[in-house]
Amino acid sequence: MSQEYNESQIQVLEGLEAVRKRPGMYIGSTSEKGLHHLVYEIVDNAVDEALAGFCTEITVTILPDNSISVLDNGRGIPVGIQQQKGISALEVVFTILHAGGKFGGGGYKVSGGLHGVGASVVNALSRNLEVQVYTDGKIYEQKYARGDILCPVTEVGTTDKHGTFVHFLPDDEIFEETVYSYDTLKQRLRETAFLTKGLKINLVDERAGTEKTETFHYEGGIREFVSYINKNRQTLYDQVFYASGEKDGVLVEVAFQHNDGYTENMFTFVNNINTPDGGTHLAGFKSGLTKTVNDYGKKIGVIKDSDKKLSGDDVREGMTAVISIKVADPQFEGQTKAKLGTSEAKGAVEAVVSEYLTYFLEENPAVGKIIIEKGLMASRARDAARKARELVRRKTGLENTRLPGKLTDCTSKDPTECEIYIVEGNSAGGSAIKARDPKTQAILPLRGKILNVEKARLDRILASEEIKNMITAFGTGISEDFDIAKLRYHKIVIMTDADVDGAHIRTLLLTFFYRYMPRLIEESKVYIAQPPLYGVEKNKTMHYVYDDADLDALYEKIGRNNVKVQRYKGLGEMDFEQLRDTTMAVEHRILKKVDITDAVLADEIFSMLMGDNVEPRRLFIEENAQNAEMDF
Ligand code: TSJ
Repeated sequence: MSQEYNESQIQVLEGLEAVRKRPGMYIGSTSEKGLHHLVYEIVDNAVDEALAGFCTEITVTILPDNSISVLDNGRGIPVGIQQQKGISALEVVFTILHAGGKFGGGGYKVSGGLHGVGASVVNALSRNLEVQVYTDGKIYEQKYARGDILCPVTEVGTTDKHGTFVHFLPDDEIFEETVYSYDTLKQRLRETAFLTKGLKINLVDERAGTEKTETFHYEGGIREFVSYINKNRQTLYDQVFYASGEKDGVLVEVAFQHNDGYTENMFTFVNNINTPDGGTHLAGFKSGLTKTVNDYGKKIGVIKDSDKKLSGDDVREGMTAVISIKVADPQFEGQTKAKLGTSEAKGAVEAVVSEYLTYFLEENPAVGKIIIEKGLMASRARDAARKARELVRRKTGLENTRLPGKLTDCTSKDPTECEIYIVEGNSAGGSAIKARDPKTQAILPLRGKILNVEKARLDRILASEEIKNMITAFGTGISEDFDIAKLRYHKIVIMTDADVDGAHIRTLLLTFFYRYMPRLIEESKVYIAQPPLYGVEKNKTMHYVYDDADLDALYEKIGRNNVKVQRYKGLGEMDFEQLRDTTMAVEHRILKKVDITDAVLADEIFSMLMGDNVEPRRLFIEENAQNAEMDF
């Protein structure tokens, strides 16, 4: 990273036709996700310039035609002739796949999008793209259409600014969706700002009717990120622990703070990319933390014999942490490449955490005491839970593997074709049993509301009858014991009434899955049934309508004369044939897949909806009122 960059360092690999032929290979998908990915690819390049110390501000603008512009105040992409190809480095960056110092080793790039392929991919997938470079008093420009060069790099004017400006219109021949979501960009850009201390990122929406501007700028970096994540929670102390350092070429930043909850909330990043499955950096954090806290406990005489030592889980109970590392050539593992494998990362994070935390605890003994006490409480609760479990086990003489009595199971034993409907209320459960396909659809009725898992430890959660029933029906176990290979149904369908209570029960269930069985959501096993809101009868034909907009559309079609309208307030108002035909039969039903890809956003929503603070919850519900319900 300290090496001088020069234009010959840019390596040349393959052409852009490949990108247009198989866009998914380069940006993951051509759905809304891929569309937004284009922005991140461009922004990440500007962030690199900030990390290199030459850029302090980035402005992202959504223009009225859903094109995007990104402007930074860095040095400007080099425009000089690159030796290898004999053309401008700027042109190389935009027209040659994999151009960028990163791939040669010793290059400048540490950040980078999911696939790290950059500007040429965005260019290939844009109907139009133009770039301007402001440097040495001059403005240079080049324009492209679907990746083809329209003109050579040209000097078009003078300026006293420095920086890079890129403006692109995603190609509607490539993308299924071409409308940008302000909130999606906002979420990601805010995260980038937290992870890049001091960098100011502006987001501007210039589309008619939704004009707005927001700025994300955090001098505290990930320390402010932790405060932000904890904002809907009761924290146990005011300070946020923060450490940063470098070891074996790994830049490490760590921040944490405890809250009064019982779950741990770890967010890990490598080169600003989220690693939801953790990896070596997380492992290093955990071991450094556990060891240092125990050493401190011994030193102040609270932890005396070594069998009283706190486990890692005890120390992390109620902890919110952000771990961010930067490393030149990260190795990712696992099916989804969401887990860091780089071995030096473990030692580096461990060393930085141990050193700074030892010092922090010495300096802040009051905080040290709170952390130890929280850990000791967690440890006692865990012991009590284990004893209670063993007692239950001895009494019944067997592990609790018997299926719950309330479950009406399906006859098929092939999990890939089996579904379980979790149904609100016993009476709706009764109609669901009649409405189901007995071969593949199992029914588990829930009595009333389930426990709010944000407010209870695992021992209490496991004491809840409704939750026990779910766990045994699923067959997977829970928390550390969770094993998705044992899942007995490959679709878990939440079916609740289309009212406020139903929405609440759904949120409680999703929170439980998210906190204790996150793999279910990551592997797309959880669905929400969509019962109709209205039944509209005309000329003996029944039309089912799923939202208010559809109702208007239906009236347009069939008129309003001689119609009989029924509004279904609950599942119980439908007879079983109606429930079958509208909500359960595979041929007719609409299932909504629960897809919470953004862990920070999911945490924010759940902690707010389930937390103590009424005001943020009220605001959220108000803001999302027109969506009628939350859309995950
Ligand atoms: F993605 C992109 F390439 F299109 C893009 C790059 C988009 C945006 C908005 C900004 C950038 C970008 C690149 N900003 N700043 C830079 N910097 C360089 O490319 C650069 C400049 C000077 C030197 C040097 O060694 O003198 C080295 C580099 C990499």
